[in-house]
Parts: sequence; C-alpha cells; structure tokens
Amino acid sequence: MNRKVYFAGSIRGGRADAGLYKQIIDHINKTDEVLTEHVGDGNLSLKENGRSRDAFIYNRDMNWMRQCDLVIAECTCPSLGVGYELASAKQLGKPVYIFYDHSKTELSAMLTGDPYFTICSYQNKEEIFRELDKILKFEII
Ligand code: 6K6
Repeated sequence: MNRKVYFAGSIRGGRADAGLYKQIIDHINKTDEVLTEHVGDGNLSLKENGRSRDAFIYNRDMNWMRQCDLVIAECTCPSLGVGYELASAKQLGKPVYIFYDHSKTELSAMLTGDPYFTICSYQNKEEIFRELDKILKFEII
C-alpha cells in the first residue's frame, strides 16, 4: 500500500494508447501513488519544447525514477523514451513490470530477452487490471 509507482508509456513515440495509460494510472492510484500521472494526460503537448525544457523533463523524471519503489510500463506503442527509462530502472535495481498487447505488437527482444524484466502480455484490459492487482499485492517494499 502507498508504494511510489513510476508509470512509463509512450509520449513522442505516439499517443494512440493514452486513454489506456490513464485507466492504468487511475487503477494504480486507488491503492498506491503514481508519480508520473502526466503520461495519461490526453492533452499533453508532443511538440519539441526546446533543449532546456526537455532537460527539465529529463531531470524531473529521473528524480522520480530514483524515488520510486517499482516501475510499470505499457509498451504496446514503441517509445525511445520508455526504452531509456526501462534500462535506467534496471541500472537502479527497481522492479520492472512490462505490459503489452501481444495481438498488436511484437515486443523488442531487448526486453523479452532480458530475464531482469517481468513481461506481462495481455489480450484485454481486464487481464491488465487483474495482473496489476497481483503485482501491487505482492510487491513489498
Ligand atoms: C509537456 C508538458 C510538460 O511535459 C510535456 C511533455 N513531455 C514529457 N513530460 C513528462 N515525461 C516525459 C515527457 N516526454 C517523455 N517523458 C517520459 O518519457 C515519460 O515518463 C514517458 O514514460 C517517456 C515517453 O518517452 P517518448 O520518447 O515516447 O516521449
């Protein structure tokens, strides 16, 4: 209860699943705390913000990554930023759970091939929420 969760999902990689990210974030927030709620914001600007604004985003997100207890990522929509976050999470020793819809995408072998990551493939939303409940019940800090 009340673990700090870093949720990762595509932003500039594409926003097709932004609605799903919001549902996942709302579900986690019922029992725990999502640090990265903006990932589910349907109105988030995808434009280049300039190097200094991007540096602010990077530093803020990496601080949250250091603070979090676990990382949950939705990776159906490929994203360079999420890939970077997953590698950073591994370096910091954070537990990482990766969700993807296997009827829509083949996940990168760099993720499925690394036993550090817990891979959760799903076919419908209910499976995501069931799996999340298990993770949040058993992931003790
Ligand atoms: C608009 C206003 C404030 O911030 C923005 C847009 N940018 C981002 N804000 C917050 N986190 C971001 C932003 N861009 C990327 N990220 C982080 O990288 C998120 O934590 C996502 O999990 C991941 C997405 O990477 P891309 O490569 O798909 O953008």
